[in-house]
Amino acid sequence: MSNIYIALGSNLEEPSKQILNAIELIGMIQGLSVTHISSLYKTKPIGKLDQPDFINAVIKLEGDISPEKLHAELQDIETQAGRIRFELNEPRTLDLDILLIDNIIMQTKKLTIPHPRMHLRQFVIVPLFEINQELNIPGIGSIKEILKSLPDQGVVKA
Ligand code: PH2
Ligand code: MG
Ligand code: MG
Repeated sequence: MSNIYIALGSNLEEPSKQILNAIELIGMIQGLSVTHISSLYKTKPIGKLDQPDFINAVIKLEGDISPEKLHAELQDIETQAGRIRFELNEPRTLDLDILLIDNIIMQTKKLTIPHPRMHLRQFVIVPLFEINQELNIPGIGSIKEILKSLPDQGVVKA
């Protein structure tokens, strides 16, 4: 059985609803259960700045699924939410990113685990720390150290 962490983000079309609906759909994926849900956070956009604030959260899943299958299931849920892909860092109705699967380090064309930018983003690290203060990010370090290293990026509970 794997411990899996997923980041959720939305900044279009009722973001909080998008996040809560996505958590429900993720819980219906065969072989997985949602064991932890962080608070929802209101966050300033990182990257492309002229877009609405985001709602972000992190959840923990337990179960058995391959990284590729999980990625495909999450993409299906993004598509159901009306996500249209134009460019990196664009506004989106729903973004579901695999952060961690156990201590796996992998890099394929489609998928890099751990998520390559997770340790730079307070909108990921703050909710992740809320649900597990003892995490170690493979190849990067302890979540406590990462949290301390990050500048304020405008992340507050929603
Ligand atoms: N996602 C991005 C780029 N910038 N900023 C915030 N605050 N939240 C996000 O989820 C986010 C972002 C690309 O995935
Ligand atoms: Mg993302
Ligand atoms: Mg994504």
